[in-house]
Amino acid sequence: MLNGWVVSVLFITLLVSLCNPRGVSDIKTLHFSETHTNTHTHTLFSFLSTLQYDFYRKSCPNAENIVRSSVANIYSHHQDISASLLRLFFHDCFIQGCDASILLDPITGDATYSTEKQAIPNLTLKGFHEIDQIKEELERVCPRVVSCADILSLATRDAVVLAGGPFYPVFTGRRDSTRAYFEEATADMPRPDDSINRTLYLFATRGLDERDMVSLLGAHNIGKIGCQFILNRLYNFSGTNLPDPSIDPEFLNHMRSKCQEKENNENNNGSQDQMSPASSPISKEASVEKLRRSTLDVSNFQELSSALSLEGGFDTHYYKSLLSGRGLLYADQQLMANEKTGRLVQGYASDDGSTFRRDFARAMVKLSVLDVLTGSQGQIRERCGY
Ligand code: HEM
Ligand SMILES: *[C@@H]1O[C@H](CO)[C@@H](O)[C@H](O)[C@H]1NC(C)=O
Ligand SMILES: *[C@@H]1O[C@H](CO)[C@@H](O)[C@H](O)[C@H]1NC(C)=O
Ligand SMILES: *[C@@H]1O[C@H](CO)[C@@H](O)[C@H](O)[C@H]1NC(C)=O
Ligand SMILES: CC(=O)N[C@H]1CO[C@H](CO)[C@@H](O)[C@@H]1O
Repeated sequence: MLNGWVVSVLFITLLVSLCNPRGVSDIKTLHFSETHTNTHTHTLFSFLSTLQYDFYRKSCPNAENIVRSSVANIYSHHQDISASLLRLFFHDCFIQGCDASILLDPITGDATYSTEKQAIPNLTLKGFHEIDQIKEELERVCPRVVSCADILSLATRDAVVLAGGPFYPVFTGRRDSTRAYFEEATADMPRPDDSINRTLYLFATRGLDERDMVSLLGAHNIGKIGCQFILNRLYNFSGTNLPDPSIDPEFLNHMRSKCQEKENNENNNGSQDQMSPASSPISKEASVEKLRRSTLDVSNFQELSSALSLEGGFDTHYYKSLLSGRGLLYADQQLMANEKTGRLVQGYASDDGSTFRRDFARAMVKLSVLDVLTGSQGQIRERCGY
């Protein structure tokens, strides 16, 4: 069921775009100023003068349908596409805006580390191939018309809906960057072991307030998290050689054994020298050593093998788990370490999920318009990787 906010935005947008096909510049004062009082509101929503509802309605009328049916087709074979695209989209928008810079391949012959793709926090990103696939389909119908940035934005929304998430309107007309931003991606991406203060700061510099941040992190309702990102919490928190004291002991054991189980299943190939590792302290250490090595593998661009899955759909389980101290990443659990974000977590956990879904939809709209390139800025790539 569509909530009131989405319906009203859709309605107003459709109305205005019917009367005024060139843009919807009047909306910002009309609608957003009542609910969003922070100082970023104006710059953030100035996109409305350039991004439009159904930007391709003349130049490629089928564009949004093609994206939707491609995503549905991919999803029918690989349901993890939803989590892959959602994370990819977040990483794209968070660094220099939603401009598809995350999709650029390393330039052949250039320095080893040159693109966002290669920045360390991004090494486990997925979904590039699927975006290329959708782009190829669009190139057949409308060559050089639909930007990779719009494809990623639309495909993410469609994949979120398929995963049971809320629908939200995606304005289009983004253009693609001409370069990638490795240094920025390394420095400015939130890290799994960041404190709440740093995470809040990084979101705030992009005009995303506590409410936006807490609802966006609800994306961690779905997908997988590599054990490498929580190893320090499990065994050597802040160099203490002890686990993070804020983790409930029962949950600590659960996470440790889950990570070892997966590691052994996937890398040990059923060999007999590592039987029931979770019960033996010696093999536990051996397994940690292996997990460390799998972190090194990641820096060599290999698939990460061990992961904990975030089971469930777009409901309140992520927030409920934080309330009981069972957040996977340190940065997740840190939402409870700040009064305001803690209250938001409590609020989202305490109904049927409708408050979270409404706020998530609204925050995704904000995320999807961050620092977009429009008009004659940037380019329309023929292929998303270069
Ligand atoms: C404090 C901010 C955040 C941090 C530190 C963070 C960190 C991470 C890490 C370390 C992973 C595991 C990646 C892997 O194992 O390959 C992950 C997964 C994921 N993240 Fe975040 N994330 C943050 C915010 C967000 C936001 C705002 C979104 C989207 C709106 C998002 C969407 C996802 C999704 C969907 C996955 C699962 C990916 C998959 O299964 O393929 N994250 N995140
Ligand atoms: C985080 O920020 C709050 C308020 O700005 C401050 O009181 C607190 O000391 C900070 N915590 C850390 C660990 O820096
Ligand atoms: C724990 O972390 C500290 C600091 O990062 C490091 O010096 C130490 O060697 C680590 N201990 C183990 C057992 O890896
Ligand atoms: C698993 O074992 C088979 C044969 O026993 C071997 O060919 C394969 O490379 C092994 N895989 C891994 C990941 O060790
Ligand atoms: C697991 C991993 O490689 N994490 C790294 C992510 O990126 C930050 C910043 O570049 C590093 O400090 C982390 O170690």
